[in-house]
Amino acid sequence: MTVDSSAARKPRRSAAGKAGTTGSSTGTTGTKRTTRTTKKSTDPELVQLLTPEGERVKNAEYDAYVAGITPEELRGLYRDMVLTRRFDAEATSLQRQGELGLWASLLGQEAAQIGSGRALRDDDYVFPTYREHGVAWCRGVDPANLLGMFRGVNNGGWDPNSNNFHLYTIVIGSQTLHATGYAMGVAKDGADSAVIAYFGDGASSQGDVAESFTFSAVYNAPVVFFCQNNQWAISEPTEKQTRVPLYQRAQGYGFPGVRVDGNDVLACLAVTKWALERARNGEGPTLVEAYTYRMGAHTTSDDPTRYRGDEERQSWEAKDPILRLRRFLEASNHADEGFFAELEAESEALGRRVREAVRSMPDPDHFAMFENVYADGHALVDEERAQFAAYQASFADAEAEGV
Ligand SMILES: Cc1ncc(C[n+]2csc(CCOP(=O)(O)OP(=O)(O)O)c2C)c(N)n1
Ligand SMILES: [Mg+2]
Repeated sequence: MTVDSSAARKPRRSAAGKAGTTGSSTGTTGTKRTTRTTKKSTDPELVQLLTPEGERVKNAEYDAYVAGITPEELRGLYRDMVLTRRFDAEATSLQRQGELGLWASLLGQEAAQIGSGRALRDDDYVFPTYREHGVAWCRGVDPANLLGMFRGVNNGGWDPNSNNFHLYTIVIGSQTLHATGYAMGVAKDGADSAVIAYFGDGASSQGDVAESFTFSAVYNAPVVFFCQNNQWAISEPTEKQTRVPLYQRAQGYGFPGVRVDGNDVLACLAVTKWALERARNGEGPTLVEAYTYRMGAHTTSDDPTRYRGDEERQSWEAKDPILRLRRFLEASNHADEGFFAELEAESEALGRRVREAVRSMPDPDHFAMFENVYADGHALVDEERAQFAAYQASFADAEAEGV
């Protein structure tokens, strides 16, 4: 049997991508090894365009993706983040007052969500988790609609195809598979739109995420995996999920991974645009790790003081995403006091509108949960509906008998 030794010399398809790239080496005797000129492959590198102090820093690779941004667009990003935070705070209060069953706050993650959300085109498709209220805002989903499921009055709250924004997904990581399958379909259709899947650091440990990385890589699917590493998966810190920085996992699957400052809206916008452009150009998937922090509790059912210290939160408060863009807008004279005052009034009006909308949501029709389970109906669902009808009727009988 002959062995084609040339195969061993062929350069392998680069899996290194942008970040963590090291010099290549064939590893064969007598071949000069390339000297490592970059950092160790395990050293995290962070793409940042705005410092926490609001100073613009240059970046040779990503500046081009925000080069033409206007002061109006910058104010728009600021407005998006402020309104999202206001709406989120209202939802937390509503839960505390018994109007919602549960709420998962996005506090601290506004830049990651607005930056990536505003990078999308209308024809792109989004697969969110349960915390993507900022992305929902960018997609034009009415904030009041997000609250129906958390109040328990509907089974979702919006038509995914109206805004190309899938329903919230609570089964951790499963939406990355949905996104990958959808993206494979987009490619087969020959469309140039892209798909983005949101998930968390904890979800990165799920088998579903590993499978979607494998499938999207080998099928070259036009999908962006947007991982918000908010440092916590309920009470588990990220170091319990991984031995390497999460973005470096992409290398093993054969596509690029980048870590971006998730509290920097400009950097998130630029990096997501780059990743979406790769998808549209047929270059396949990208993993974006937005390095951020969950400032609040996991959900309103959680008490983070049981498992993490206040110092950690304080250190992240200094990196607040809204504050840093405000500093930049003020220092560059892109926004005046009038703008901030108007926005404050708009925020309060949004809070009031959401509160009123939630309180006036009608109770659901009890039989609605049997609808849309199967497209053509199903005998088991019919049986369950009948059982439930009998159960409901038993109350009427009891009332008639004065029990
Ligand atoms: C398959 C599955 N396992 C466990 C859970 C329970 N669970 C809900 S949220 C969560 C942690 C998720 O953490 P992460 O992915 O980091 O997202 P984050 O909540 O921080 O946004 C877990 C384990 C679930 N919903 N689904
Ligand atoms: Mg997390």
